Amino acid sequence: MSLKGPKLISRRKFLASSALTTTALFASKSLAGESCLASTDTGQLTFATEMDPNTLAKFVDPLPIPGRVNPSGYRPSPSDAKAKLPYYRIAMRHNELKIHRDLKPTRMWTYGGSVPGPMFDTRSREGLLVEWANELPAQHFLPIDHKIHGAEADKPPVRAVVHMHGAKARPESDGYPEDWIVPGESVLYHYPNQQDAAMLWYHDHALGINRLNVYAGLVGTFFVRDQVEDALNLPKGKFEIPLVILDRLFTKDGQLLYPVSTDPGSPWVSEVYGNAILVNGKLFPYLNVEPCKYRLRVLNASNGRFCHLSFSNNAEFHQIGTDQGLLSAPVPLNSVVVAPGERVDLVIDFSQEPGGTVILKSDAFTLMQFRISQGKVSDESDLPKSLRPVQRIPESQAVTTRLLTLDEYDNSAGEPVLMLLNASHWGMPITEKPILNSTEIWRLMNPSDDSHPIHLHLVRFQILDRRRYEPWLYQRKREIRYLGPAIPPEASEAGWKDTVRADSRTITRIIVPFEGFVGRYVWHCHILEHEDNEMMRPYEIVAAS
Ligand SMILES: [Cu+2]
Repeated sequence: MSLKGPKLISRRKFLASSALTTTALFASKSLAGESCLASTDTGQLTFATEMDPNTLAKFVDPLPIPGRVNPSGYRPSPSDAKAKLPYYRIAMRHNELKIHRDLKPTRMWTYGGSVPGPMFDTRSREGLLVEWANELPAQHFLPIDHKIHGAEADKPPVRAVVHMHGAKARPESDGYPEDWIVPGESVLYHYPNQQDAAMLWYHDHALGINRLNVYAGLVGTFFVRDQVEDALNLPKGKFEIPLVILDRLFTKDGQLLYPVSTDPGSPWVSEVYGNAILVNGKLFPYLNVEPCKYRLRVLNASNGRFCHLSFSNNAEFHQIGTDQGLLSAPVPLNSVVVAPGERVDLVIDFSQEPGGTVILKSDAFTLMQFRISQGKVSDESDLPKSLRPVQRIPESQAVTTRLLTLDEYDNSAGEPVLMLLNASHWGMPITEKPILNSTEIWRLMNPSDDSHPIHLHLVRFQILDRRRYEPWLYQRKREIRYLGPAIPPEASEAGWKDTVRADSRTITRIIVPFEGFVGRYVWHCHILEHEDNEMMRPYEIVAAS
């Protein structure tokens, strides 16, 4: 393939993440040379007409709350045969789901029958076993690109592997992208839960088709609770609401539409932005709430969309947690950015507007409506001034610093064709081998105009700073010239993270204690179209010699 070299400028991310109308969004898609084709049962591509979600009635469906999954028994622990752990079984299955009152059911792939899948509500330090069973159909219903690595024509079309995003699990239970199973197979994973209270989530991670499997619906939530969180008396029970955001495109008859390139031999597109944003699997749902504090556990599980969340009344809310758990103190905000893969833990007080309605939006997009009941309620929950101490890791603790580039490559027509980390393909020898229980600084150098949300499996980390630099000079001479000061993270990002926005033309520094287990994991961009087209690399934690 002839490539022009790493790309420095792109319009697409800017267009799709700004407050645009649907028309402008589709204009941005045609800029990228994409067309709107849908794939049929047989994998054949046909022209499909897109649904305009704004033609649908808003707020006619109640917000579904994912059902809590219960163990179906107990099994011996892999780490201690005398101990028994709760055992769960989750099957991946095709289902037809109503995303809106006025649309026909949508064909989706699910964990346990729903999108999002069933919710795990677990305790820290209480391990569990999950059998993930692939009961999907024999054929994929979204367009596989056989030129993508790992998705060649000799690979089974339907492959699945579950990654528990944010979990501290051994390599064999982490969902390595090549550990996929085919329909009829299942695998037993162990989650020790030796980690702080946080919102984790599970999703597909199969090499080369992960973007399609997740788009089909394979996502779910997993909560870890602990005593520190219990003691804070935050809103709980019916006052704690998980909100899983998934943007999608639909055909006029309500079926998922995954856009493809104009080249039938290579349907991969570099990014997908849906104009329909589902919350817990519904389009424009509403939720009846009481005039009191609510805790909203928000996950952006979109393939590529960055959400910029705010409320229609510009209400102030507090962010109390990020990917890997509670912040040291609540942060007052009027809006918050959530990149693909990131979670935010928010507390909003609806007591200011009894009898009113408030809309949760992402820029110009309407997500859902809260309907606040009349009258007074006694709010038993607290929003404490301090939450969980987050000790900043001193830079002096790092034993290794790595400079890692995030690279986009165009073909001669200026279309993106490949994304790499540190100019390395997936299959090249492993270059990042941190020592177990050592701390490293990773400098993520992003020369492009796209922000890439970078996720490291197994570990949690802290953001040190972001600093703009001059990418052309680096490309020509390998010299780093900074264009401004190093900016420390905002208070809302100053907790434990597992996914970080590596912004355009910026070097983002994270400090990472590599704790947990030795073995092979991955790090990757969480824009799933990028990840599938090689913006993912293995890394290996090795024992100290
Ligand atoms: Cu990316």
